[in-house]
Amino acid sequence: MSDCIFCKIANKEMDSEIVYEDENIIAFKDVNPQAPVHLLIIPKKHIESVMDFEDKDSELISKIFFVAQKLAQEFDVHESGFRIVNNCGKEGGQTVNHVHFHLLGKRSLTWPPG
Ligand code: D5M
Repeated sequence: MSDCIFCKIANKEMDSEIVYEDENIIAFKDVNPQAPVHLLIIPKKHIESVMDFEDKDSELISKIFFVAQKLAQEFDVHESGFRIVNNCGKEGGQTVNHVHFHLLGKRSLTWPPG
């Protein structure tokens, strides 16, 4: 989508601190970090939210979690622990309408979230 900032990041039309990339997935540092490690993992193709996942996306969804696992190791939160968050829709707190998974770590995270 032409006006989607995460599509622009995926297409390298907008700068970001990329930490992982393959054919279908890209991960980068969140511009407004809520923890010392705060990464965003997204599919390169535009999917608006979790509610728009389709059966054909199942391999992609699975790979996103394996990328999270790899990044958790790389950013050294695999032993201390970390959180994977997806905000979906307005009340879920989604502000960018291109599905993304936050990976947060290197601080003690509380529950419930705000
Ligand atoms: O999270 C959207 C997240 O996206 C929020 O934590 C800020 C981040 N963001 C917004 N623009 C950028 C750019 N340009 N680079 C990196 N990170 C960005 P949500 O779950 O939708 O509230």
